[in-house]
Amino acid sequence: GIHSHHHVALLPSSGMGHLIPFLRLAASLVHCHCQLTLITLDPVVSFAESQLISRFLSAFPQVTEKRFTLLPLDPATADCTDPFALHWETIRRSAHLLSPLISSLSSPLSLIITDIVLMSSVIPITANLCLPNYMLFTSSARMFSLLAYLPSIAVDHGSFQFGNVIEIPGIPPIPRSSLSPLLLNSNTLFAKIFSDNSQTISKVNGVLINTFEELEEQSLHTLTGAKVLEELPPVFAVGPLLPCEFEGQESPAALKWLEEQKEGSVVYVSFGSRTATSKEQIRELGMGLVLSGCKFLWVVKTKIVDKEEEDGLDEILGHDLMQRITSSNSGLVVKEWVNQWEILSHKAVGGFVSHCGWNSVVEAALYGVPLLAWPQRMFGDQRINVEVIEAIGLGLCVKSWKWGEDVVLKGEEIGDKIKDLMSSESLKLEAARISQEAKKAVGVDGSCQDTLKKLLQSWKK
Ligand code: BUP
Repeated sequence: GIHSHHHVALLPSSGMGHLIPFLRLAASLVHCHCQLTLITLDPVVSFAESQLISRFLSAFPQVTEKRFTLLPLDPATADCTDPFALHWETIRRSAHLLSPLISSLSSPLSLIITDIVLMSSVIPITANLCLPNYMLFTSSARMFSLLAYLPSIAVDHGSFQFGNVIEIPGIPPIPRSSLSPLLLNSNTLFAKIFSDNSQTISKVNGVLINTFEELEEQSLHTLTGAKVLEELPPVFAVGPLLPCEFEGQESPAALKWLEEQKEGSVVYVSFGSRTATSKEQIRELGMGLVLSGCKFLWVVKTKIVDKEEEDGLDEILGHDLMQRITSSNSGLVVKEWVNQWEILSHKAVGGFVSHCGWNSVVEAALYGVPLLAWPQRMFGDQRINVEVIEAIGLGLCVKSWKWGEDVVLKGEEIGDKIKDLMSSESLKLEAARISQEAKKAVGVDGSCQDTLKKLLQSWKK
């Protein structure tokens, strides 16, 4: 095994999509015998986050928790309604409190690993403390390339000169239509956070990305060859970060149901931890699932934050749809948090209808489950992640499918695509091949161990 005696602090940002990869990384650093301090946010946005933190801390009693109490933010002073982005801004504005917090730790830190959305506010503080600052990037290497490239097309404060395609040397072009409208509009908080952070990338000591060679070969070659940005810090492909036992808030009902299904017969449907789906779209999707004739395991979500989800399934799906699902005995619908990696790793699951949040993509790659990509337009990275999926043949993508623009996609169309997904032999083979590569990467002498070793060696200097 790899041994290290560094004291590492981890500072994840808000949202499960940020917290989960940080805790997976934390677990592997514990296994390398690093001393760890987990800086936790007080308050957090969702129940899911506080529960996961508790489970992590009880699984790893050797990890110290340090609470970072945030200053209250008057939402009127931030131009944003998304509770997670608003929380990012809260952390950004509380960042000066990190200095006394870090100084109060009982043993000095060797380095800190922070989240991209906090980068520009944390860098000045760590620089002051002469503390090396690493970043764990929680999206794709392709998305990171875009971010690293932004400073070179910046025209003035927070605005960029985007053409119809963004041509980053060494990377297949990114069409403008893949970018979030929030990023294209320099007046949004989202664009501001993006712009601030992209400008500090050259100041971090290293960038860890949850990806691996076979998933993103071209982007990784470009990034490690420093062609995107002249002062690009070293990039470490630490993925796929492995799901851990401590995440196992069992989903006994779902697992029991999966046990009764035929191998590869079930399509799993989930759009991540912070996407609310309208009731109209839920009902069309439900019809689509029934029409596909496939068995399905479907996580429905009508609120962005879990604490606000009040309606029962009956109300959300409507009586008719509930009836059709029950009488055809075709699927299991849940609205609680499930243990997604456990589901994806189950042999009964043969397809995944996903919004293409990066963690979901990496998990699908790891367990060899082909995707039907249905990205949201508003979030900057999902469409770019879809391009990664398309390039390696891990899934089906329907260019015309939209989300979040008051368009409701019809059940017939959804059903047809689900049929295509579940019946494609070539997708199955390709997904199985990628999964093999992913498992090789995390195996003994695989690229993950190797990268981790290099990373820890770089800390010695
Ligand atoms: Br929902 C849900 N169980 O019920 P992404 C999600 N997850 O384990 P993000 C569960 O949360 P955006 C559930 O396995 C993945 O690790 C899932 O991360 C897990 O999307 C994580 O896929 C979700 O990156 O949304 O961050 O939720 O992309 O919009 O930021």
